[in-house]
Amino acid sequence: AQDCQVDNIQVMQNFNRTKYAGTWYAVAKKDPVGLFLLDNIVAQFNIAEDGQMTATAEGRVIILQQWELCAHMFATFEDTYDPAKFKMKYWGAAANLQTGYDDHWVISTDYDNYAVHYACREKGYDGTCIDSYSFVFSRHPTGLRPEDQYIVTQKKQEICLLGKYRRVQHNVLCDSV
Ligand code: AZE
Repeated sequence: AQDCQVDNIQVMQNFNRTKYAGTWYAVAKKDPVGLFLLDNIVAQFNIAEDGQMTATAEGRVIILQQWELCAHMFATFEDTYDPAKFKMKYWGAAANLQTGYDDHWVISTDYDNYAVHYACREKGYDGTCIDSYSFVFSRHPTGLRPEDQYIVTQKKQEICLLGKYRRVQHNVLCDSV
């Protein structure tokens, strides 16, 4: 059972950022309030020689109600007391894209196949999250392997977001745009 307190959410033990580096395809997402990445979401994490983590991400967005484009985003990560919890500063390659400063928690990963990410933007008075987003990432653009689905479902439940995800489509859209 879980109490849905953000402060009690278990994150990945002994998180290894070097093994986390590389390309991840979002295969499912739970959206936050407001504008968000729609589909074709691919993230690339990089670890510099000094250990600093950075990332790029792309995904389809619709801005100004009607403009469809592939957003190219950049992020830098600040370490915290927990190796699986980061603060993420991000911005878009184009000035009209979103900037922000969000949590970036790695809830669970086997590094080679799946990862469950979580970000709470706003906590309520009761300590539960009132504005969160989350990605299920896969190393494979085709989706999760059947053998990873059980653990991913379990983690969705632990972060109190079971049933709140949508699949993320991948087509060639953002390869060229
Ligand atoms: C994430 C992977 C690591 C790098 C970044 C990520 C998040 C990006 C967004 C982008 C939103 C863009 C919008 C544009 C109009 C977690 C996928 C930067 C949340 C809404």
